[in-house]
Amino acid sequence: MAQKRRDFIKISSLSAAGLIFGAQQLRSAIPPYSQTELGDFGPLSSQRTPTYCEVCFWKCAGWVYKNQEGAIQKVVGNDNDSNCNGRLCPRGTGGVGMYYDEDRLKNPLIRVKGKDGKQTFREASWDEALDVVAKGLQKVKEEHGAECTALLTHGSGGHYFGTLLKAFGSTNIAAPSYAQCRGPREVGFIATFGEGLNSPEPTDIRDTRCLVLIGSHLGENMHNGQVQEMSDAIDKGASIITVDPRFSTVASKSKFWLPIKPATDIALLLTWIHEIIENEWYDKDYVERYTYGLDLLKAHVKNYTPEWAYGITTIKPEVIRETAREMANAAPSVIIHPGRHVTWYGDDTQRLRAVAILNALLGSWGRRGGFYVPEKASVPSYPHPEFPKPQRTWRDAMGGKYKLADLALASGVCDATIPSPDLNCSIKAWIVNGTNLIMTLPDQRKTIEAIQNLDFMVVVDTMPMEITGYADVVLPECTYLERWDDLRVVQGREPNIALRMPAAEPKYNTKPAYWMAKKLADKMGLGDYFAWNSMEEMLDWQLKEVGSSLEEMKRIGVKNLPREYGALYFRDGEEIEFNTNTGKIELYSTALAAEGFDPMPKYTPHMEPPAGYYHLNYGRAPQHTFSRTSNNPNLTDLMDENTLWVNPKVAKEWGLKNGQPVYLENQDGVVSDFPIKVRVTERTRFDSVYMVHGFGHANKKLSRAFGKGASDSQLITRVLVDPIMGGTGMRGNFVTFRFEKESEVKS
Ligand SMILES: Nc1nc2c(c(=O)[nH]1)N[C@H]1C(S)=C(S)[C@@H](COP(=O)(O)OP(=O)(O)OC[C@H]3O[C@@H](n4cnc5c(=O)[nH]c(N)nc54)[C@H](O)[C@@H]3O)O[C@H]1N2
Ligand SMILES: Nc1nc2c(c(=O)[nH]1)N[C@H]1C(S)=C(S)[C@@H](COP(=O)(O)OP(=O)(O)OC[C@H]3O[C@@H](n4cnc5c(=O)[nH]c(N)nc54)[C@H](O)[C@@H]3O)O[C@H]1N2
Ligand code: SF4
Ligand SMILES: [Mo]
Repeated sequence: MAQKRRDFIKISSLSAAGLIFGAQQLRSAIPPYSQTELGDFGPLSSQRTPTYCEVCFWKCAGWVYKNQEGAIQKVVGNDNDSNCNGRLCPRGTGGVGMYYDEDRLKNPLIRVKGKDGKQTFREASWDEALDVVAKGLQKVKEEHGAECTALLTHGSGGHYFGTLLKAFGSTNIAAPSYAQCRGPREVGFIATFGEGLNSPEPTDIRDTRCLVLIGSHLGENMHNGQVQEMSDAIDKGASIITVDPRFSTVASKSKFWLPIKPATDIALLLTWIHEIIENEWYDKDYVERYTYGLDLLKAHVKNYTPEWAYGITTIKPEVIRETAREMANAAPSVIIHPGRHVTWYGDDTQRLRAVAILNALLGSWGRRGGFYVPEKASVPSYPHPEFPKPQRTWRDAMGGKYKLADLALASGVCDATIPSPDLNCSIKAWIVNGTNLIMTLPDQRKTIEAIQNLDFMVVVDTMPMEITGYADVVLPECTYLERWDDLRVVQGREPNIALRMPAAEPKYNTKPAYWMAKKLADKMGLGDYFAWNSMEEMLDWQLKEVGSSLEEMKRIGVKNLPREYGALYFRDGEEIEFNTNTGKIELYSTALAAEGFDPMPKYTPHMEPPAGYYHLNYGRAPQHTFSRTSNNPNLTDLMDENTLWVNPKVAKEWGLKNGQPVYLENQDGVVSDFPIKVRVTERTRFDSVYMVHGFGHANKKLSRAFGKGASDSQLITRVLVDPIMGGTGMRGNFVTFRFEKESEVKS
């Protein structure tokens, strides 16, 4: 197999001309995020345009305000939106910085070989760049079949490229929000209740009496509606139980903080199940009516006493008993929160099964203060011809593994791109839209190996992120503030829709994803799949199908529709058929048993750090979203690098001082590109260090983010794959401190 070398191309040398209007000048035009009064900006135009936020995937709906000269000034939350209730989080408010970021991608770029043989990017017209993309994809189709192409996507534009790829003949469409994020909880909950959670999670936090957070760090994890509901619930006297080796923000608001030894949560969960069954604290009527397998479960957890769990988790037996009691007292208005980024140690589906079982025993599923029954509007797609049926799908590339995965795996697509004798065709072309795979997928070496094996890769992004440096063609998308987009159609207590429309013309030579996909479709003879003439026409058609119109949505931004499929909660004694093999909530999973997996979760010990090494723990900061905001001028003003949380005991042992920069080396000898400053704090256990994900960018073109802090992604080289659904457990990595680095920093 001939290897096609892709040199990482620094976009830095290119658009220097664009920098003439220096950073400072632009920055001074940007409002600081903390100004909440409209008056702070001077006179604003009375016109406002609706949008929904693209800074994270909570997708809060908001209004964009401009000044009287027509410059975008600020985004505020839409009062009628249940995702945000009129208030955006700091990141959403700072989203304006994405628009003003002078480091943005500005022109289409094509990889070319210079006279000296060195690869470089050349600016191109849209027509030329899209021609190269259409030809690149067609060539792969002719040589290998359309099934050897894939779309990796995260964010709103993915829908258009998804349509394009399906029309082209491939269904290999994957987002990192599954196998790197919430996949295991979807599979664990489907195995138990016959349905997954999706987004926003139907957690009825506003009415809960007890919220149990297992590593779910709400508050740092800034998912807006949830954080608001949690703080309301605390005001109303709800108790919070936080299980986290780190004293998280929410741990400080909790009635109980259980600083668990990392990787032992299943032991705690099994013991809580044991306590609830042995003490008969479960909801007898609910369990009898709705569940399958109580006796089997009771026998299974018989020996999982608090004393047993103490030895494993370091949580004292009386605390385990007391917290079990606390949950039972609140039931059914109790939520054992499923979390969101749950790909930790490879047995994640089973951990989430234990979470689901605990909720089932306490009768919280379908109950007020537990989990409500969500509804989502059904908005039809604009009419198009049927998609061709591909002969192979991403599943065929998995070698019969991960049958219970209900969505494609981004990591699976990456694996299937590396040729192997088991594959009759490895994937040969990627469309990458709105995902910085280099920072996003664990084991960067493997991601890069996969990319080197591609015949063709096009990257659609707004910023010169690491992934763009590996592309054959880079297509610069305009930001969410400059474009029409698909309607936001998400589940909630009520079905609802939200509109995004441009507040300004796209800056530079950037275009929206829908425009690129439609143009490509035309070039590839697939124009019938994009039969609308304009987004206005398409959206108006869709909106009229659900009893609204573009004119109405421009005025209101968000529309709540009536529920169609019944009540928000189960009614007393209601007969319910769950979508499982037995029609019941399965405490014993027949689906897992049928695939040869443990039908009830088991505790398996995980590796411990060798002497001198520490668990590499990572999480979120309220001011940032992954790697996508680390160059945002507004948000770097709030936080411009990550720090390494180190327990004082460890700091003393290594002689580390607050603020001291250190490099990190992991168990596989990988050393961080950049040093990270130490923050000595009791808030992390002595066996772990902690950092916020998304920093340590190696692309110099990111003028504010380059070299700031360290990248957890780089140090995550051991991946603990979940055998049930292919989730990539990322918490099995250990690091030690290095005080200098031999090699020069590469970029
Ligand atoms: N090491 C490590 N890896 C992780 C995680 C972690 O905590 N640590 N978290 C995991 C989780 S939970 C998730 S959900 C994934 C998230 O993974 P990603 O979504 O890949 O995360 P980002 O790094 O923010 O990459 C988003 C990319 O989209 C671009 N972008 C932003 N706005 C737009 C737009 O409007 N249009 C286009 N076309 N592009 C845009 C950004 O510039 C950026 O390159 O990462 C997973 N991977
Ligand atoms: N501000 C902000 N908010 C975000 C995002 C963002 O980028 N920025 N991203 C969003 C996305 S896509 C996701 S998926 C979510 C992710 O957010 P969550 O699902 O809430 O969090 P996780 O990343 O799973 O967990 C992080 C927490 O787990 C703890 N932890 C580490 N190891 C263990 C362990 O062994 N046991 C236990 N019990 N806890 C442990 C860490 O100390 C940390 O507090 O956040 C969302 N919200
Ligand atoms: S939670 Fe914050 S960043 Fe996410 S969509 Fe809402 S306002 Fe935007
Ligand atoms: Mo995520």
